[in-house]
Amino acid sequence: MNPPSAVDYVEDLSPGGETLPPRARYTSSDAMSLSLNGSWCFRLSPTADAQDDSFAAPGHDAGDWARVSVPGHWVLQGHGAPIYTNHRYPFPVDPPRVPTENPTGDHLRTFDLPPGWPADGGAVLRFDGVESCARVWLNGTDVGEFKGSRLPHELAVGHLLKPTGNVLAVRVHQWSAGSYLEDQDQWWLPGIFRDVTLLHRPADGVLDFFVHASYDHATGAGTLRVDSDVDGRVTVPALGIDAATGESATVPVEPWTAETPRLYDGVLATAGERVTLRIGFRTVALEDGLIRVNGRAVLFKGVNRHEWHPERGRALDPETMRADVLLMKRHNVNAVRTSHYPPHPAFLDLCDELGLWVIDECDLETHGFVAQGWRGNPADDDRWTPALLDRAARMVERDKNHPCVVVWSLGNEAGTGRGLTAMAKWIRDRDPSRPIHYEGDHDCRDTDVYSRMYTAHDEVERIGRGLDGGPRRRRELPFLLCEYGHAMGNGPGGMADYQDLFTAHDRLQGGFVWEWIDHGVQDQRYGFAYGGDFGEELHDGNFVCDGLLFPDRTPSPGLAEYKKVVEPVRIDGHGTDGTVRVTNAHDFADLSALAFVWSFQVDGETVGAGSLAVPALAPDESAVVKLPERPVGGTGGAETGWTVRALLAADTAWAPKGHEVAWTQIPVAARAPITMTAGERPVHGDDLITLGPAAFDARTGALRSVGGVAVTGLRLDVWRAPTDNDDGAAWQTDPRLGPLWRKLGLHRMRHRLEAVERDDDALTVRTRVAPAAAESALRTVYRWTSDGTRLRLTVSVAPEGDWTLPLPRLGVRLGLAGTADRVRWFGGGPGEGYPDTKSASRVARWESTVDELQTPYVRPQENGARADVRWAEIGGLRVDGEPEFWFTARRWTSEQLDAAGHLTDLSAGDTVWVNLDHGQHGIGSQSCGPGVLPRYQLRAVPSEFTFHLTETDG
Ligand code: IPT
Repeated sequence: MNPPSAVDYVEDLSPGGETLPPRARYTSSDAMSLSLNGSWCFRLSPTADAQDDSFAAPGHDAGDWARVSVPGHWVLQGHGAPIYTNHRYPFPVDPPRVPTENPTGDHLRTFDLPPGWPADGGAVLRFDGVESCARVWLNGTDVGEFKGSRLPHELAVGHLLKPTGNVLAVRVHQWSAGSYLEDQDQWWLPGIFRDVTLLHRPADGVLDFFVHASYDHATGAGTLRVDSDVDGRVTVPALGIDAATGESATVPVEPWTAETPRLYDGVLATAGERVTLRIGFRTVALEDGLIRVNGRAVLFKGVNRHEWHPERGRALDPETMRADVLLMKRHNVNAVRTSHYPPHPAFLDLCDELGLWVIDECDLETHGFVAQGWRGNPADDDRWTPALLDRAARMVERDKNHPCVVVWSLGNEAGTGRGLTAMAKWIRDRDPSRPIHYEGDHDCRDTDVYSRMYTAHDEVERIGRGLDGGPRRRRELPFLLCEYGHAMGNGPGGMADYQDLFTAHDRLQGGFVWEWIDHGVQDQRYGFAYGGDFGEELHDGNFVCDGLLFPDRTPSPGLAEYKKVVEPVRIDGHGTDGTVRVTNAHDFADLSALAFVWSFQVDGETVGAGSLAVPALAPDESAVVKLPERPVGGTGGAETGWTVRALLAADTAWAPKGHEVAWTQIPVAARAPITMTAGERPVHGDDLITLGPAAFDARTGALRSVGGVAVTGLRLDVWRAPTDNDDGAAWQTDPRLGPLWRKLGLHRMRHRLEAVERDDDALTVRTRVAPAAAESALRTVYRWTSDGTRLRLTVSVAPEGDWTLPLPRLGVRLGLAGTADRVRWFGGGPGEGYPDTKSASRVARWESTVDELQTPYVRPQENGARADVRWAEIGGLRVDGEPEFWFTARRWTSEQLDAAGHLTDLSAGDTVWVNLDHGQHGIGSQSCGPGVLPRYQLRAVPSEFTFHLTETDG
């Protein structure tokens, strides 16, 4: 048994002293390197000291060890299991001590140096990310230990290398003192999860260097100066620059912006090495209370990005990183906060290349201390400050040469304290060229931007108007919502309303949706697993699935909505005057990359289309553009309107020609009211009442069929399977509707039949719909009429008693045969839309299937409603609504949807359940943020709505 001291480093809160000083990340043109990624031998132990270090000695027989892929997390490769907690530490809070049960993974591999590996110079072993603490041996020699999971660590190993048969041993502990600083809301995933590389370091090679590439928007000149630890020359052929390190060169340049990511290739050459540079000229400045880049205020249309892959966790491959950037660009996202740690370095290369503004955030979160009023918080304890400074330095030094990085962030949810202040001071000294962000500092003592999360619209508006008071320094700073629009499950709602505020008030420089992708783990049993699915003792359930992408990177409706809300071109029109106003809402780019097209719709069918000449407007400029002559058609009560779209005029690095960037629809003529002469009489048969094409149960008045189409269970429905936003976060102080709805019993409404009345031209069924134990009710009258072919249902709902809560939905539900599959409709689509999430819902003719109508939220919940539907056809039935309605169809009931914990719990029954809703309650963002704005709430008020049912041929 080892003496306990052998693993003391695990609980040592100071940064390890054996690693090399942090430095810039760069690519050498001539120094060799060897990737040590691949299959490694692996042995898991239950405690930090269960095994001694003899495995690290050359010749150790690891024949019976398992194998894991590096980069990777062993818990996702069949050894142990992941744990999800939001901010609770999954171990007792006893800093810097960690549990005795400390899963420890010994990793072992051998390698030969590639042919031609120089005998001179040195070599470093670089680890780009290991969670959470590692000790490394090369050829039996202990070369050091380190913590700081999502930060690079380099060890000098040149003196230990042999041409062949090198033995690299890495012991990784899941828990360490560093875990206290890494309490981000995500899975705890130990392992060597980023690249391991051996780098030759030539004599007189490059060490660290800092590229300063600024842009003077007044003169159009760029100034380049590369400060380098080792003297050398800097060349940029395209700019004719050939300068000594430390020397400035000023030349005319095209600036770098996220919209126009112009990079210049350069070389830094020292006596012993050449490294490639990718230089972007831009100047970030805080001026007149705004973050300006190249003189212009930027509006951040951002997302928070955790690194995630459903099978590989945070071990991301290059294709996945590129996919993320492409998806962002294609959805009009222009900014990323690297929540809550510096990303894999290749991600920043992609942001430079394709153009995204980046808030680079340090690997620091101590959120679990909130449970004890922040007592003992490492961010306010001098003993931890060296570790915090080490983390700051590792981020800044690694990433400082990226033009995409425009803001440094100290970390997330770490309270306030001296350690944070020290980090800010260190960063400011090292790099005064970028503003500093940290949300926890509401007084902005250490920061250059006032940042908040999940702030409700009304407060954001007050801040925008400068009416929020606060300390003097804060009043002079711009405002960012570093997190908003909590994208958990169905939602987020209210995004267009935020964007309107951002557009209206200069001080509001935008926000970052929480978050980019659901962290669901691919799993046999559950499809995608979330917290609790691995038997965790403490967990926070599906709070880990709150992204704009599903775990497999399929965009959710929330991303489609965000794309529309933040589109960089605004097209407004009034339809009747034959013009549209086009406004360029980019910050830097003119409109020359876009081609505009118009089309004209009659009852949702396109009857004419063409291109529209729009001038290459500069940012913020707008122009009124004349539409063509209206195409013929569209008389006699037809609904007509224009659609104008802005498309990429040519292929770009991130999307092909024709990719849609922005669009609008401009109604011209509304559809005429549906006329029907209700001449038919209800006829009483033995068990049935017939009325035109319909048959009803004579006793209950329940609809049985329309022509040959059997219908079951048609009745008023107010229930929806509560969304994560309906349920709200447990800590919310505002009333949370999901639990209140359940308490009231809206999921178990009783339908009391009061009368079935036949008169000359109508069958009227009177009911009282109410939950047990309550006196409030919805008096509901179904009035059926027909002209012989069509059947008309008018539903009148009169609330009775005291209805203080909004309703989840208000409409009718009915069952059709399970063979119903194809769906056609004229209304909003292609995806779902709810009152505060339907900006992206476009009125047209759409076709789908029942299965495709479902939105696969990882935790099943209300989904899939199509908004503003004029008519829909399904299972041989056509429904025309007056007014427009919300259409939903699924192979299970809302109750079954509600009861499911995972998509794998849902299975098709023999009925397709259709909801035709007059109203839906909005979605909001209360799973972490504000609830539904009053204008999107569904109040229980007297209501009347009509559907016409007809049998179709199909
Ligand atoms: C905020 C965190 O910063 C983020 O990491 C994530 O947990 C998010 O909430 C919710 O998904 S903290 C917020 C609970 C105040």
